[in-house]
Amino acid sequence: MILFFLFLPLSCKNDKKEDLKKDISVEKDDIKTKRSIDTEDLISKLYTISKKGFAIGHQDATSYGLNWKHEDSPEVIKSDVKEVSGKLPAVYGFDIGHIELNNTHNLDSVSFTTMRQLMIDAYKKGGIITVSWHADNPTSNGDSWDKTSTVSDIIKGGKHHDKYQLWVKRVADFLKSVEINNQPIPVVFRPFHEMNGSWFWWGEGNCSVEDYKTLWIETVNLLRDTHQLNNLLYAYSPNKLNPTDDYMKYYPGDEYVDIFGIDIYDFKDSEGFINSLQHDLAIVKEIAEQKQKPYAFTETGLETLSTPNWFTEVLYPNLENTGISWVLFWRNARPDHHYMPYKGHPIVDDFKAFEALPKTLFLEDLTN
Ligand code: BMA
Repeated sequence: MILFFLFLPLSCKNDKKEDLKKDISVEKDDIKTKRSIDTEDLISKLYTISKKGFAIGHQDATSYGLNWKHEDSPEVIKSDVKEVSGKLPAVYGFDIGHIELNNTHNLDSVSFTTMRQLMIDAYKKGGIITVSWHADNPTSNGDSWDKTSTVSDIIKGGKHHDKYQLWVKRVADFLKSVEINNQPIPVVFRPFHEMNGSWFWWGEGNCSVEDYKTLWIETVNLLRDTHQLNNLLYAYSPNKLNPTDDYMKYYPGDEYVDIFGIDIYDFKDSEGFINSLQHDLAIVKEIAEQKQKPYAFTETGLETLSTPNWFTEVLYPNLENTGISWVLFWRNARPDHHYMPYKGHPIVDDFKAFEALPKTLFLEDLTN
């Protein structure tokens, strides 16, 4: 066999290469035509941002904060980040968990009607929208953290495939409804995240790697082809890599992923956190550059922000040269579960100093 290839005429080899190139570019163009112009623009925007710094994001930034809820005064757009820094975040994270059940509110009690309005408001102001999906377990009807085996039940041939298809339709209907002049706004969709951890039903040990990839591919095919959504960029985001983890283990393929990401939290261990940041973000960067796709730090935070100067001394020095497009801090839910400062928080001055550093980009920095 080896000999046969060695003696192949050069022109024939080159023809084959050309054919392969053609196939790849046809494939890429085909996916591009399935995306709206605004969605293509979002990709360019992510590259532009990464050349200047990194955009600051907050999960549920405008939905609620410590001691307030958007629904209590819907005429104003409030945000803990703005309250302490004077600037709105550039990236807005939302979670559509329970849209699959046709509920009126998500798993954290945010109404989907409010969520839609806040997404549109943030997008109109120049913000970037990213959506995660803490879906319930389709087999047991438990929550995302219910590890009852289900992935093999919901992919093609599985006993809950029809039910899952309906769930994806509800996701599609919602994401399509977030529109301006009948054009759905661009959204970075980040389903089935942290799959290398074992806490979600789609996670390590709770389904096979092959079934995970199949689920991802079938979900994208449903959204992109069956439901014709042209406004989504799909983000792949494993959790912090353990020493034996392979970042690409669950990667479903280039046609099904547009953005690379990773979630790394600081569990009150700055040194371990910094080591992970340096190690994991370098891997994400290398792969993303090789695949020519943007990349981001899709979730992070230090719960309750108890480490002094965490933003300027722990985080910033380890992000400033990574080339990420954005960093998303998790939600401000309660005094014991928040990841951004709020008025009166001891870390406010450090956060203000972080805001003033050259690479941190807030909403107004993007639009300027
Ligand atoms: C988790 C926690 C949960 C929440 C979920 C989805 O990390 O914040 O309380 O329900 O995210 O937002």
